[in-house]
Amino acid sequence: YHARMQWWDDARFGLFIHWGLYAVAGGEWQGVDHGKEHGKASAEWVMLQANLDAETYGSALAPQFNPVEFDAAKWVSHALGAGMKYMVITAKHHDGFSMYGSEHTEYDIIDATPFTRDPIKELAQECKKQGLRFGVYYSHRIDWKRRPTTWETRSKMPKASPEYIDFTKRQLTELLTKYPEIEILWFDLGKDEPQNRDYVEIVRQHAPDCIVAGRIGKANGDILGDYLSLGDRRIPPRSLKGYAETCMTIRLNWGYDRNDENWKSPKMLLDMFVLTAARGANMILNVGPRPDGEWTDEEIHGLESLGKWMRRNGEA
Ligand code: JFZ
Repeated sequence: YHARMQWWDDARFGLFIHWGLYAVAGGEWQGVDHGKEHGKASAEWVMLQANLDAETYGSALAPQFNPVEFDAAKWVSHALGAGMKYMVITAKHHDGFSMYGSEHTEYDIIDATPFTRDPIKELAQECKKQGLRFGVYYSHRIDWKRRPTTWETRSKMPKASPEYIDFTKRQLTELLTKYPEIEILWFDLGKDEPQNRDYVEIVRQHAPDCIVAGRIGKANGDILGDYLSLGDRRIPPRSLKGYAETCMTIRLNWGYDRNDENWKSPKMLLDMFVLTAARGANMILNVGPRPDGEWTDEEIHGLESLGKWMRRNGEA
């Protein structure tokens, strides 16, 4: 038990947002569908699936990323309307692109896109204003720009260089100091690596109440996260002890995918939420906004109907 977990344990329901340059591709590269079907990776993996280096991927997509319809107030309202108590958005996914204004790279939304606004900043402030807890996803191990790999060699990545570890530390420090609203750091796909302990220490130092998600991984065998992150889309098979979270997609893909029509119905989403909550885990339900900043109708409608149930049952 830790005091920082109290609000999170009560929260039960959160919003996950996968948004980045990959939204422009929408799961496709030069007419080829790379979205999650037939055993492929999800849409935000298009860089690896289409075998692109960061230069090719970034120079094709960044100049097109101009989400003029992005409206932080609307996104936060959608979450609150669904009865969600927190949001977690991708600050840097595996493609290595920073979705916030970073001093430590020009491969970010401010320097490399025509948008020149900082959605992390706008969302952090809007969450504070409307009363939603705020967190960021940060891919600390996988970074295809700075630790290049291919689809075939992705599981045999070489050891992280001191430069890469240093870059990661500087970005984490930057995120936590620039956006003091951050209350969750959602690391992903960590293994057992000594630098993971340093990353957690940075969080503790700059934001002692910030929660560290389970996928940070281990260091010398020690489990580091504040809670267990279940495998993607896994509902706990039985009641769990301790803090746990299921991350769930509203369709197949995490990132926006033009070809993915595998929407879960509002009824299915509700069943999954109720089962997850009954077995003692939080659920963080994902949307993948379009490159123009709008959500799809299915996402808006799905969250609205969950909200109706939550309100009828005193949960929102
Ligand atoms: C990872 C990412 O690769 C993916 O793009 C997305 O961000 C998702 C939330 O997380 O994918 C995973 C991570 C863990 C498991 C499966 C997919 N797992 O533990 O089963």
